[in-house]
Amino acid sequence: MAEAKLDKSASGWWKNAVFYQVYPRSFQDTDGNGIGDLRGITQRLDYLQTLGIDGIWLSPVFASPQADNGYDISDYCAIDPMFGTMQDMETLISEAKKRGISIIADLVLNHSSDEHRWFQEARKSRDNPYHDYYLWRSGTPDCPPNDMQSVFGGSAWTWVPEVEQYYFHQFAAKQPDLNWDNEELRRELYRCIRFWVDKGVEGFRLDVIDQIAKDPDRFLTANGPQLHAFLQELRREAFPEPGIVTVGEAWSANVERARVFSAPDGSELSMVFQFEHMCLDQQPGGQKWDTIPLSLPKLKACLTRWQQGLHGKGWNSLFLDNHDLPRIVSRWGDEGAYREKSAKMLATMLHGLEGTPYIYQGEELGMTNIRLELDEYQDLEIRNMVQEQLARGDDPERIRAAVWARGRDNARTPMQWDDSENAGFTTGTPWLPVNPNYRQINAAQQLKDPDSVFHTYRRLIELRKTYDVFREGSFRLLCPEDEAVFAYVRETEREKLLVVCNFSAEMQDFTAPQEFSDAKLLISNYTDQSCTLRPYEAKMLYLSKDK
Ligand code: TEU
Repeated sequence: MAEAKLDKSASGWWKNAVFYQVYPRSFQDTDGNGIGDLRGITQRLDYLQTLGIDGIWLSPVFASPQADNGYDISDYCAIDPMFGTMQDMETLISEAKKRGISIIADLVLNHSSDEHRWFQEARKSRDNPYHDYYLWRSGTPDCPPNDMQSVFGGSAWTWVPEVEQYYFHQFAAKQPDLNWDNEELRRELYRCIRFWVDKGVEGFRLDVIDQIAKDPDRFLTANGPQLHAFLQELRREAFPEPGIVTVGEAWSANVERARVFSAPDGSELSMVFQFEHMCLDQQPGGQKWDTIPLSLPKLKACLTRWQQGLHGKGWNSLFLDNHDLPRIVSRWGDEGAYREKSAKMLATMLHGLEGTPYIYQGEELGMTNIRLELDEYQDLEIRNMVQEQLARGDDPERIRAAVWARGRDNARTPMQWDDSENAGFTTGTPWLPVNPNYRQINAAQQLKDPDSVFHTYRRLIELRKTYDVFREGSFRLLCPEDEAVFAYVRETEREKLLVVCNFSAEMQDFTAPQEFSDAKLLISNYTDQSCTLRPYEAKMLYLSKDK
């Protein structure tokens, strides 16, 4: 049996933990300005405690002009007034701690805001001490150093007349890349991190951390030669405490790289978010907007590679949703008649795996994508893409369909708390419309219903804390070629777990291996049992070898 109470000063406590991502501007508003705030999160801690999570990954709440919803930081040691005060943050940290919930802050160390004091100084003159905190190249106003493109569209270079140079930005022009080769810059960043550790923050999510070491002259953005040296220094200088949990966002990670990032000796990070499984339903080599249907055998092969590749050699993070991705139930499940069944099935598939699960706010309710008119979207990535594609004459209907399927605002609509106006999120006008389905899909109703998606997540978290096999078991995939059934076995010397999921709306044949004939049913999304798998059916069967 796994231990009930986690000792968070010890390395590896996160292997028994489940984290929950809060996107503050959409979680809970308390002052009626239509934007969520820190007090709102504190108010909802009891809800999160009921769910059973051990930590909150808090998307950025630092001072920011909000060009990219806080992923453009203008002061790493200040709270944005939009979210509240330093006192509010301290209260959140201490109230969360009382409930066994750690705060994991989201640090954007690859770039700052162009309104950060460092950049304001840097752009004044080439001999300003802060100039070298950023990446500059010569050129002429009409001829950038090369044709590298920003992730959000347009050139990755922006001209500054005062210094007659271009600065480099992998994201928006308002997000200049920091120059990690500059030692003084690194020291400043570590000081900011220590500031938050001293305030009681117990971990960090590190935005695009694989992109901090780069060489724009060689078109190199991720995995630059200095990357691992930087990460090891970061670990030593900024969070040497063994209990600090770190999760790096790494779009470029493959299994081999992830083994280095999450090496068991703790020299770099606790784990990384990798995205291979989230890119399978996109045209290979294409953009995220170019979608193709998901092939289940490919998903199974991918997750098997990660499960087996990191077993004993690193550590996985487990997720299907975050603030950059569309809602998983709309993506790989069914938004219609089988919304609940498919939401529970996807949760079951994920929470049976080895790794640390992350639940994105609203996922535990089976929240869905939203369909807005193009001018209602707020996300800069969507806005830039729409503008670019309209300008080149693409069909507006096609653009709309792409945004509906993949736009980041799908995940960013306000949390659906109850069936009152604005879903209980705000008394004002929400910054992004509430999904009109909030009267059917909301937390208040699901808390009351023991059979809800919410209670499925709650039970899955409880199971993970009850049986060691969830944490330690090896992974074996069954029926790899099956187009509809995802079934796998986890096993330790003393326990065995079988997870079976039907990814389709049709009945499927599946015979459990003989070894599970006397197994105990741990969880299922149907109340009775049958020999065939019904639409989106999911279950977990358990055996203890002790008896
Ligand atoms: O995301 C990294 C990133 O590369 C994303 O821009 C991703 O490619 C995109 O969302 C896919 O559509 C991180 C943050 O999670 C994201 O919210 C920020 O916008 C981005 O970094 C820049 O800080």
